[in-house]
Amino acid sequence: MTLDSSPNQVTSLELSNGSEAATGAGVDESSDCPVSAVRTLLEAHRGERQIILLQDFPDPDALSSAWAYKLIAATYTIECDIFYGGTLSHQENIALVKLTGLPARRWILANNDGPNLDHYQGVVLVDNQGTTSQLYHPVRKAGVPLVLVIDHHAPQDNLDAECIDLRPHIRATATMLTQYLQQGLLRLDRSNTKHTKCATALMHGLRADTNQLMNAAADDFLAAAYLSQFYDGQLLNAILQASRSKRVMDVIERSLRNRKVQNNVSIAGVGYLRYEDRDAIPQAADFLVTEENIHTAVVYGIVHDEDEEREVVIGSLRTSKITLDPDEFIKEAFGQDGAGRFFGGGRSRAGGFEIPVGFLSGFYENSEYNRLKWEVFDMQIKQKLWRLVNPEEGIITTD
Ligand SMILES: [Mn+2]
Repeated sequence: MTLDSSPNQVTSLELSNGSEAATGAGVDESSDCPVSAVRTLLEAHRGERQIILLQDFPDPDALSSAWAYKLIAATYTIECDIFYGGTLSHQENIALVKLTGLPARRWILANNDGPNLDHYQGVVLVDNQGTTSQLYHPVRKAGVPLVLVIDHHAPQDNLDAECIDLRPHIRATATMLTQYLQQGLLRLDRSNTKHTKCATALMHGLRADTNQLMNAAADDFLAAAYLSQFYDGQLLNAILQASRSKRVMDVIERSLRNRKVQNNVSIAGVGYLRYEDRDAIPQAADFLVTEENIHTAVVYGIVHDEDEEREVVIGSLRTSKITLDPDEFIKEAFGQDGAGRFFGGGRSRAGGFEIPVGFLSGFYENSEYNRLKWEVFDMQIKQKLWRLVNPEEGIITTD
């Protein structure tokens, strides 16, 4: 990886090889809390609400494992909320949370706006033992009992938990949670997007904690093999493009949320962007075109240049359809300006357009005017694109 800092916390994990190779696919029998004990615990706490605490700067292993536990617990009608006290400090972690919709929330103690702790009947520590979470003591002081610890770090504290699954020889907590899944605590379903996203997150967590599997032991490889049936390789690839800034991620997220699909074409308007973020538009189009059954993606937004008080609609097209000529498509869709110039064009597989906002330029903070202006451009661009995409009236058919 070409990251300037590792997305992972430094752990006290021993990296000796060999001894664990013989334990095979099953859960370590010598553990204090094998999967059956976790199942018993979940049964005993049916209908309750639990708070899951992560380390202050959660890594992919912690985030994905907590999510997997939350999904498992839900099948036992246990509702879980995931919290961390610090921040998501790495682009890759932000990408993971944004792109999978991972339900972890930040709780800043100083703000005094944390969750109502009376709601919880138990706290669960995932990928930590409370020593790396500033939230742990306040939660315990409020009288929330420690019901479960799932971790692979060496023992750090005397834990008064109802159940402890602490296995320092396992290289990632994600491996432990994958074993829970494999042994039937939750049956993953490939057609459930939450499940495929969680499997993708677990794969990422497992890889991140094992230096891309280079430090993995047999258990981790077996867990990865299991996850390989459910995870989304393209989504994982998107998460690993860690050089994207948070604002680029926001635009990609917006494009995912706003996209409309017709005849295998995905079209998304992303609203206003700052000038320096305009590169997010082609990146969002690159991402949308990777979706299953999509051959062409168009993403556009209004980019405003604060210095020059100038606004322009910027759009990008990406296609994997050989018979679709992006240049022709864009010229056909948007036509020419008063001076006979086309608003855009393309090359093989990609194209772009720029439409000046002109007289309507001018950005007013949170104004109704901005909203109206966006709606007008959004609607006009969509109309012009759908006219081409829709085969009934289509100029270019997309069978
Ligand atoms: Mn870990």
